[in-house]
Parts: sequence; structure tokens; C-alpha cells
Amino acid sequence: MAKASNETRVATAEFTAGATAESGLPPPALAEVAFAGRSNVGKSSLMNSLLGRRNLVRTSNTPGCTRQINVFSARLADGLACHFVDLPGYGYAKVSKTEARGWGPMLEGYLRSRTTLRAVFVLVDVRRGVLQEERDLIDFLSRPPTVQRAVPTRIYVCATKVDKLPVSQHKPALAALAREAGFEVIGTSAETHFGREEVWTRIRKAIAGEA
Ligand SMILES: Nc1nc2c(ncn2[C@@H]2O[C@H](COP(=O)(O)OP(=O)(O)OP(=O)(O)O)[C@@H](O)[C@H]2O)c(=O)[nH]1
Ligand SMILES: [Mg+2]
Repeated sequence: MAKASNETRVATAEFTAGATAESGLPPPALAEVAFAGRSNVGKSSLMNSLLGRRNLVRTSNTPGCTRQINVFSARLADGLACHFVDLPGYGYAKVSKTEARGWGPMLEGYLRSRTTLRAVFVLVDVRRGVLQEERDLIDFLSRPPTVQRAVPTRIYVCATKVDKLPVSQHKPALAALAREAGFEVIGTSAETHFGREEVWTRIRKAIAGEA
């Protein structure tokens, strides 16, 4: 089926780097948007949905699948280019303590110091709600850049897996999440691609520095 003319077209999308330390990240040359959230929330799946690629970003039923910072380069048909950054999931008890210690500081270090980071999408499972880790992450990212981080970064909260709820429950569920988060919440589904253009609109604004 032909795409509607106003729909985002991704011309190229490719894996660029997998980093287990900040030194493994590509040079900060392109604007970046990052996807954060607990293990299994659907970060990698949402990225595939946005990029229009079924399996570019590895997804898994087993929580804790993405253990490093994976960077993808995307170029849209209209010329916009950016990095998509898949962050390691947090909050998964079965990842060993040593390993958890390994990527905790790396994630924080990335969020603190990456000068090209324009937006962080904080993902929340629509059925689970906003828990303490999400609050902590939102608080951390909301602090003035001079205190915690190198640059101001937009924060967007996305509810994932909305296809798991009947359509009649979408609005009330998203409103409840927005109250919990203290932020607007964008409903998304990697299965049906619901919310895809809404997320792209935020990505474009964040990269352009528009309100
Ligand atoms: N029904 C439904 N399932 C989804 C959706 N998004 C992700 N899933 C499923 O949820 C599971 C986890 O998805 P991932 O995208 O691998 O989750 P992740 O957040 O990247 O997980 P980690 O890499 O472990 O941190 C997979 O089985 C996906 O198929 C969605 O929108 N709808
Ligand atoms: Mg993942």
C-alpha cells in the first residue's frame, strides 16, 4: 500500500556502533534521540517501528536483551539525518549484579555527557504505569543542564504496547499515565505502528530546536 504523502519516509537506516563504554560511541557529529526504559518495555521494537524496519534493532522476549548502547544512523527521504540510540534496559533483577553495575554508570554517563543528545523518550508499558525508576529518570533529565548534564535535552514519555488494551481504554489509560508522570504521554504500539507520526513530530521538533 502506498504511504500517505505526509508520512515520514526513512530512506536509510543502519547499525553504526555498539558501545560498552563511552569511548565506543561514534563521534558526536549527528543529532541524537535516545530511547530509555525498563527491560522488555519495547524500546528496540518502537525503534524498528519508527525506522520502518522489521529487524534492524534486535528485540527479544527475554528481558535484558539490549545490554550495550546501540547507535543507529537514520536518514529521511527529506534529508533529515540523526542517530537513534537504543539504551540498555534497567530494572531487570536477573541481570547479574556485576553486569548491572557495568551499565548503570554507562547509561548515566551517556545521559550526562553526550553533547549531541537532543531528546530522550522515556518508555512506560501502558499496563504497568510510571514506577520509581521512571520518576527518577524523568527527575534526572529535568534538572538544569549545568547541574547534571552537558546540554538541555527534551523529555518525552511514551506509553508502549497500547495494542494490548481495548481501544476504549486508550484515553483513560494515557490520561492516568500523564498524571503519574507529570508529562504528556504519547501512546504507541510497535505492532500496529500507532503513534508513529506523533513520535516523529517530536523528533523533528527536538532536532530543529522548535517549541
Ligand atoms: N503487543 C506488543 N508487543 C510488543 C510491543 N513492543 C514490544 N513488544 C514485545 O515486547 C517484548 C520486548 O520488546 P523489546 O523491544 O525487545 O524490549 P526492550 O525494551 O528493547 O527490552 P531490553 O532490550 O531487554 O531492554 C518483545 O517480545 C516484543 O515483541 C508492542 O507495541 N505491542
Ligand atoms: Mg532492547
